[in-house]
Amino acid sequence: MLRIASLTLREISLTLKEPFQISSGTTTQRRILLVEIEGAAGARAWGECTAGEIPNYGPETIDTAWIAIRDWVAPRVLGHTWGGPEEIQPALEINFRGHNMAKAAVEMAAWALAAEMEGISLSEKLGGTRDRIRVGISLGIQKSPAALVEKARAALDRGYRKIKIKIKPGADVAYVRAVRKALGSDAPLMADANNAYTLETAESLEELDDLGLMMIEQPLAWDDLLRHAELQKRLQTPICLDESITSADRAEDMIALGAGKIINIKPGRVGGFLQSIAIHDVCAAHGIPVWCGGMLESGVGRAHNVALASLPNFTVPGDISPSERYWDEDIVDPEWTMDREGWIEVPVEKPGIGVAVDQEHVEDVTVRREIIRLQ
Ligand code: OSB
Ligand code: MG
Repeated sequence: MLRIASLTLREISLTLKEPFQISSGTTTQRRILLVEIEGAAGARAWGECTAGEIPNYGPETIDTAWIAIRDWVAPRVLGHTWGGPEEIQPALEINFRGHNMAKAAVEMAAWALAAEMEGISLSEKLGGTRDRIRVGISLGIQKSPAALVEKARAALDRGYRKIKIKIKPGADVAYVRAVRKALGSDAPLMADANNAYTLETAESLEELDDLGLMMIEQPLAWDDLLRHAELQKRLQTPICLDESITSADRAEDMIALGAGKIINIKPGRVGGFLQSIAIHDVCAAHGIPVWCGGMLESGVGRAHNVALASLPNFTVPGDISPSERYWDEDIVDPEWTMDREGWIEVPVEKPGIGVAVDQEHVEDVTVRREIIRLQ
């Protein structure tokens, strides 16, 4: 049984250590929407909305998500007696289209609350089977191939097990080739285009095909499957879909169409943990590897990603870097750390998300707050 008595929305402002550039824009200052839910007997749990500041990744933003949670998610979730967190996402789908990141922020907090109340880790609650996960780094677009090589070399030396290079037309083949040359043929490299190409401009992707990449992520439009299937026929390198996969149904479509061979699961993008697990299971049944993506999360969202990545078919290192990569000081205690071999420990011995939210720090960086409860 799960009841949610109140929901506190907070916007916090965190400055990235360095600007992060993808093909569709640059982020320096993160505006992060945190959700704190209150269950029975005062139990509390946290969720994080992964919507960005502007709609350059998906259609949602922190501001649209705030409205969606306040006006449509909260009234459905508050005060109802749920059999468990798995009932929430299907209920949020009834006559309520889209807004996956808004829905996920609350749904994922509910999973964390349920784990907390059962005294088990979020990882265990989700079906996780690992007590540590291997991770990689996502490197933003740099000003020159030489600058990128330096970052990539440092990342490999630090222990990261996958190096993802953000690309766009004009910053692609020369950049990736320089890294491949500098780091050698064994370095685990991949590229992510965030929709920057079309079938007409895909020649540079064919050049990337000779560079031994693990995969090329989301080269074409954010909502496309058919053209990705066309492109996959032209490439040896597996296509990995990110933006295009918004549900388990879309994952089945990808497989049926041959639009990709790997999926980057971001729980926010797909409406939460229930759909993430469903995508994981569909992919496992078809021999499709998955990995956990990132959205420059604070330590709260990172906790959710770490737990999800402990499921068995997360066989590729995720975009789950330690706290130090993003922030001078994270909002959780302990911060997320990675050892020299690229492992992050899953806090399987602790109930819930396994890290404490530093209330004082959160208070310091809060710029807006709204408490929603049943009248
Ligand atoms: O496409 O994976 C992406 C960040 C913002 C928007 C889109 C993406 C990303 C990342 C960041 O690659 C990965 C991370 O959180 O470290
Ligand atoms: Mg991506």
